[in-house]
Amino acid sequence: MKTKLWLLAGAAVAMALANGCKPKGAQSALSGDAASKVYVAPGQHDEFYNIISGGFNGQMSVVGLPSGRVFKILPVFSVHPENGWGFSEETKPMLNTSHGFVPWDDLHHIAISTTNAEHDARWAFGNANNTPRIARVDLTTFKTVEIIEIPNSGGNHSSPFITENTEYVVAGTRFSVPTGDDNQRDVPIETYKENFRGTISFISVDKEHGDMDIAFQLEAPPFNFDLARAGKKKSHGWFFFSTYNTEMAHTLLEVNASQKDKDFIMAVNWKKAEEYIKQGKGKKVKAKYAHNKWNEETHMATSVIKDEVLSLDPRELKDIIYFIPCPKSPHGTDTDPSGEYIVGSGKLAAIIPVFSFTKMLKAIENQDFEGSVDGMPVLRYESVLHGEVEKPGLGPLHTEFDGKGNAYTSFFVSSEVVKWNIETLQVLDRVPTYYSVGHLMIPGGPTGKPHGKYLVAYNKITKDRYLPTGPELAHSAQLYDISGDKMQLLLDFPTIGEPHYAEAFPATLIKDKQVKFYPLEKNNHPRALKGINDARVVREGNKVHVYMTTIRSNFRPDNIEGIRVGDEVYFHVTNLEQDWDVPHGFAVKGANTAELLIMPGETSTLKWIPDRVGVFPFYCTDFCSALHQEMQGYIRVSPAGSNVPLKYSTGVAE
Ligand code: RUQ
Ligand code: CUA
Repeated sequence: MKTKLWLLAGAAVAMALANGCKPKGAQSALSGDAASKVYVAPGQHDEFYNIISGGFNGQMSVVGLPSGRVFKILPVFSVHPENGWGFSEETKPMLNTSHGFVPWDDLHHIAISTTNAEHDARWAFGNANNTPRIARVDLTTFKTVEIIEIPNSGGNHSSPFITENTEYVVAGTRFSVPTGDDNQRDVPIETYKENFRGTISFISVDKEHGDMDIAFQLEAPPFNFDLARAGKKKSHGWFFFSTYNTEMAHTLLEVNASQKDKDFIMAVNWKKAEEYIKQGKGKKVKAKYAHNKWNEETHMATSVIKDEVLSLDPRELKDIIYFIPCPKSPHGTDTDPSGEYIVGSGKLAAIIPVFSFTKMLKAIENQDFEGSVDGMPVLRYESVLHGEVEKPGLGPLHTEFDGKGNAYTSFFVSSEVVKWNIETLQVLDRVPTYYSVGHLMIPGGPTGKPHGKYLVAYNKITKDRYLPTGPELAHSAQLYDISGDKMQLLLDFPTIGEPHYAEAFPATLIKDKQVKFYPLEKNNHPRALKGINDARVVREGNKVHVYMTTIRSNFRPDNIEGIRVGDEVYFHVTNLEQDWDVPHGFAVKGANTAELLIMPGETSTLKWIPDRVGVFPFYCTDFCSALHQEMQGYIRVSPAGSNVPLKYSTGVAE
């Protein structure tokens, strides 16, 4: 994104200079009482949870608003040495894909689950761009509990966006690619127009448990799909995708994909697609993808490779797809809280077009078309347009809503947030951002019922905002008060990784629903222990299973002998604590992570292959009591083939 936007910035530099709109007065921008508005006194809690994408760090961060305090970094498409995610045997299957173990990906967008278009905040969804996947995070444990890979996709950027009752999480491919069998995929790149296809995936979400499945994929023309939003309320049943490269270029897109005056917003009638499926239309096609699930009772993940998806071709199945012309290389497309208005943000456009859902339906009914793409109608721009916001700024990217009839759009090139009225399209206010804002976010801003109050700009460039840290500076977020007529800058706070999209919701939605520990009696891990007396060591050939317990503040067993160089040693560690916030850690010299962090009532396994003779210490990494530093043990490793007998002790007189 950074690169893309920089190129864009270059292209628009002449324009920017001509208009001379650069943010000024960075110091004077702060209002007098800003500090008191973001001050959350010691012991007090923030009003909102803000879940922020980590971009290239593959994680999500959990931040409080208005304070900007960071509470947690949670691994999603990433390994996390801090808690052993991706290192323990139980978590490895979560990062499995049809390409094998992929421990790192690029996470851009967050979607918080909704019911009736309002936040219910049961789950947070995130996308992996590079090896296309969608993840679901449980917001009672702040743990990634499911990841599904998306086949026939390349660059899963237009994702994840959800329908108003979280019926579907939707994912559009950024890159179109050839699909089908090996012969169909092995084609010259210059046959792009004939052989490449876009796909849009509708992933169903189980109402009760959240389990995902690919319900169907829609074939689409070989455009680039950038972002999307579901219709809501009156437009529930529709989905809107921004497209660029409708030129269908396959080289030097910077130039070749900016030829046309207008690209499209692709409107998808997904209820219509559902009707076709009920009638048995669509065909199953071969596709290879991983589906990974976490089980909270066995405390382990499983990964299953699936091999087909249901595919619908809207060239044959009419009335699923319509195109709305949209100037020029649209990035964000956003629907307002009423579901009536669809805002397109053309990165290179001088205006912001706002489309009317009612007018769109009328145009479809009247067949008010100005052309077609692959037999799918292109609606007449003027017929669908509610109006244009004039001279809004340079490089519009994303729009959110406050629920009071106002829209707020981020402008990358002119580095500002602009507030405008959705009905009258009048610009009401503008504030500078420091610098070059990408996404912006209002708590509940994409839902039918925004919580309003604040706006956060997630900026791409920091320059002088913080103490410098070498060649790379912290990315920055900026918090604005939007409760009055004028937006007021309150706070800068650094973010982790590169923030793209984020969502925020009232803390009251989830803070009393947090899981405090896992009941031991429900621990169905096959190697779980129910008490200290079950601790033991068992050899099976060259595999050694150490069944170990932790409780403040000891390991059992804590002296182990009879291990040989080259053995595969599995430490199955059960944390017997039954109290909130008492994890124990486990580290053994030479292991490839310094930590498994085992939650109360959980069992976790570290695989360790000793490569030399000696006595190796292990210890607890989490400061669990006054005697934490005493929580340690030794494991003796003898040469391969040695006959030192297997022996272990638990420190109790034997
Ligand atoms: S993007 S800065 Cu990857 Cu969501 Cu718009
Ligand atoms: Cu257990 Cu420190």
